[in-house]
Amino acid sequence: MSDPLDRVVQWYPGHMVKAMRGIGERLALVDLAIEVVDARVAFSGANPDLARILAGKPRMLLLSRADLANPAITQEWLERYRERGLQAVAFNARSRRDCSFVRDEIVRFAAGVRGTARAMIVGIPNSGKSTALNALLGRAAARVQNRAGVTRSLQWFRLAPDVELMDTPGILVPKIPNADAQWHLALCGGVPVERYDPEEIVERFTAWAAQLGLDDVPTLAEFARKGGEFDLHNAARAYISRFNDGTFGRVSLERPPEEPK
Ligand SMILES: Nc1nc2c(ncn2[C@@H]2O[C@H](COP(=O)(O)OP(=O)(O)O)[C@@H](O)[C@H]2O)c(=O)[nH]1
Ligand SMILES: [Mg+2]
Repeated sequence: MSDPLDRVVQWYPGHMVKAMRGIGERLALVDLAIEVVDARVAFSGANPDLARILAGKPRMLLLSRADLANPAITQEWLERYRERGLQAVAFNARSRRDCSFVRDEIVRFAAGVRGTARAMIVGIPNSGKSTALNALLGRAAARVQNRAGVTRSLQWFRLAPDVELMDTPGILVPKIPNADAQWHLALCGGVPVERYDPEEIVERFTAWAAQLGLDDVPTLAEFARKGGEFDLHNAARAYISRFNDGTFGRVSLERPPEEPK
């Protein structure tokens, strides 16, 4: 019997394709891209096409929702990026300290650009782009004028004397290379859970967690019973919400792949 989740679905609704095209145009206006990636899915949550679209422009990675991720695994990712020469930093957008640290890192990164560096935040849905943008800009940022000749609605914010940030983040389409990426992204909100059966997503997750011996992760049946919810479909939806507010601990679904020594 074929497992429905083993059919690797390419999730590409029309508006996402359009959004991706729009990003290409807007990326032409910036000097660097800041890709926001959910630290719990640091592999599937990144878009492998972005580097190509950027055509050599610098890219910085922000591992967001680090407060929800396993800190040791986040550290492994940061080390892996460092080895690859990719600038990466982890943060919790709700922490002021993290935000000012990230702002400093962006300024340092942008120092490689001559004159005022223009940056754009990009990432797949729910990675934390808007939250990061708002947290980074806070109230301190000054609005910069519209640039003539550029899309009318485009606004720039001054993040630092030599760095401007585009007001709207760009939405990247996630690539779903395998069945694991599929449930990982569905669980973290990177693809709409309506596309999937939430019970299956949760079953996949709990089976994986049981294998790893993650004690704080209840089975769907346990969770449903405890919440007095006997409809497993509803319980699975609630389960996914609880996962995303950290109720089951700090869980990273993906760690860096083994490298040949
Ligand atoms: N715990 C935690 N939640 C975050 C963080 N960043 C974003 N979120 C939450 O993740 C969800 C998606 O964030 P949002 O910024 O709307 O994602 P976007 O679709 O990429 O713009 C929201 O519920 C945010 O509150 C973070 O660093 N930590
Ligand atoms: Mg948003």
